[in-house]
Amino acid sequence: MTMACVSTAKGAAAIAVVEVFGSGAVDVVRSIFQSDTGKPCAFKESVIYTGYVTDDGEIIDHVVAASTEENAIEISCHGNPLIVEMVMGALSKAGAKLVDAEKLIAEKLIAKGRTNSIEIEAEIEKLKAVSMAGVKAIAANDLSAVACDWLKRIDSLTIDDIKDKCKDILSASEPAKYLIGVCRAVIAGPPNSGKSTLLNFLCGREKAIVTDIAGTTRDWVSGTCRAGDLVIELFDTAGLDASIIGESAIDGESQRRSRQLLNECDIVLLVLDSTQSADEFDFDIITKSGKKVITIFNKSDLGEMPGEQGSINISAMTGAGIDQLMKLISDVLVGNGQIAKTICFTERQTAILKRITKCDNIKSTKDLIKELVNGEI
Ligand SMILES: Nc1nc2c(ncn2[C@@H]2O[C@H](COP(=O)(O)OP(=O)(O)OP(=O)(O)O)[C@@H](O)[C@H]2O)c(=O)[nH]1
Ligand SMILES: [Mg+2]
Repeated sequence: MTMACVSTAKGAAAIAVVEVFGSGAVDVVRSIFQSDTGKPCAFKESVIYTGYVTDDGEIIDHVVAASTEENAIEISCHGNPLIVEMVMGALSKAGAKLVDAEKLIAEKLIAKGRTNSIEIEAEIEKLKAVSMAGVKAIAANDLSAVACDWLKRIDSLTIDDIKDKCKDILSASEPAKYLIGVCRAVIAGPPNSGKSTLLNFLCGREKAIVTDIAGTTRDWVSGTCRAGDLVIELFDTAGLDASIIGESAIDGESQRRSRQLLNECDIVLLVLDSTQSADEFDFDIITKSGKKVITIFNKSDLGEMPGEQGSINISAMTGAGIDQLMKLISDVLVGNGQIAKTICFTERQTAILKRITKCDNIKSTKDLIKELVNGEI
């Protein structure tokens, strides 16, 4: 089978790279490629060919093509997404199956004799990890060896031994998840406490509208920032105020969206105004979300609150306390940054380990471990 994928990121750029892989790669590319020399190309490894990609005789783009390894050809075309789409269309007509980059990487590894699904996932996830700490956590990970060892010793192990170990792995994987992927932090709190000011400060630009009118933010606004090794997607939400839910359809919807984001995030940054009483605020909404929470007393330039565990005084306006806030976020999500040797790092692995913890016979447990090691990615 021959596959083709776009290896470069979506969007307009100077160039885009399209990869064609499989036993028919040379034939497929040859059928759409008109070499500048006018001769058919052999696509020898490490030789660069220039020519036109065509579709039914119509020229799409002038490109550079090279075989990077056996059965793999990279086409560097111009980066207009329209051109990329047309090149992919021509490849599809020529018989290539269009896949995403992850699938193609997996197929390349399988073709090289790699059959262990966890190890293939490790190669893919290392390419996507958002921090070096995340890459290192995956590289040092021994889940594959642990699972293979379970299979080898399955007759001498009890289901409870395996279940307990799976539970340990699942909880040890939590901090690693935040180093490998983007963390979602919701900025919540009463109206006018400075949530949008905080988002703007952390993102380094004026993304959200700030005014002294309570209820300024209605639709949520997001932005990205870093906290140590973490990449954090911040969501600024409408000030939580149950009393305005019935006031208008827009208020009702914006309150609903704030609550929905609360339930989907990894951490809540609860912003309170240190100059105002929070007696009216319904803390239950935050508590019931069951999420990790950092209480932020904002407007410290006007007066500070006594410090408590899990809380911090900042001024989103002057930036005072922001460094300490970023450190606190990192501490709450990844502790001291020490990542266990055995972790799961994909949704597939996590789902299988969770299923094992609910399994009550050794045969199904064994089947699930086999799926973990050799199942479809
Ligand atoms: N002095 C002082 N004022 C601040 C600080 N942070 C925000 N403000 C002011 O507080 C008011 C409300 O700020 P916003 O960022 O719009 O507050 P919000 O929580 O997003 O408000 P809603 O979207 O209405 O819920 C504005 O007048 C800000 O300039 C701060 O650290 N110090
Ligand atoms: Mg706001």
